[in-house]
Amino acid sequence: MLSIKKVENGTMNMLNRRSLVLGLLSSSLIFYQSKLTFGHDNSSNSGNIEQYKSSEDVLIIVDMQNDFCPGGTLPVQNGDRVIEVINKIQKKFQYIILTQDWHPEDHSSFVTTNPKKEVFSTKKMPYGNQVIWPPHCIIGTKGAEFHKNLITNKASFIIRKGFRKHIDSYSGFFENDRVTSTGLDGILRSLNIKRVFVAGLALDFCVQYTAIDSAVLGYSTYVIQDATLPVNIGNSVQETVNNFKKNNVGFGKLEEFI
Ligand code: VGL
Ligand code: ZN
Repeated sequence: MLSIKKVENGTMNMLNRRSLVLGLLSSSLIFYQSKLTFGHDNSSNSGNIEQYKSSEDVLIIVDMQNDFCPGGTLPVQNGDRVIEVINKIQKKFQYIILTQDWHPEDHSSFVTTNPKKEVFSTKKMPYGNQVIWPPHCIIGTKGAEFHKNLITNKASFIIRKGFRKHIDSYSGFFENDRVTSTGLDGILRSLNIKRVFVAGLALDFCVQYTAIDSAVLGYSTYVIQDATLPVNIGNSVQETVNNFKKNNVGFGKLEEFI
């Protein structure tokens, strides 16, 4: 603690003045250093060069769950292949947050709840058009679990979404009615996060919505291109790339951004 002692005439003597200046200098240095955590990462292609992890960055790993991987009920082609990249990238972040799609078995978006509808068609909901999905990521099932190869023990938070029967949720920030909050923005603000990096599945749905909400909320936002893959319905991938451009979301390899 910096203490300012008063001398009789109300001004500081030279010694106190000097220690105040030194104190201020060192406290701002400590503040600066607290944003950077240093450590070795021998697996990176930069060899033994020290890596830094900024406390203003977060990695959001979207829906890296069994049902979105080969063998699941709503599989992304080769979806499990991004896990190796994601695990490697995690070493560069101090803050990691996972999102988890988490639906009741009678969720309003499921084809089983809408037997007259085709999978991947749409229906009108009070909040707009909603895609009809095969049942997936049902609360408490194997399909809702994170893929076994994903490193999950580095994450500080898990954001669950889509657990209200009548609202689907693609974004990790707001559900599809665009007003129901998951709480994620509050967490990032409390942590003083400035830059958001997004990886996971699926590029054209949950990754896209998460990244665009993040950018609109004011975070500098980047989607890590080799750490995500799409479901690919119609021209959903081209639309996603266009929307990234429109909303100033970076789309490329992590090395291009840090
Ligand atoms: C997702 C469709 C339905 C996703 C989740 O994680 O991209 N897509 N629920
Ligand atoms: Zn879902």
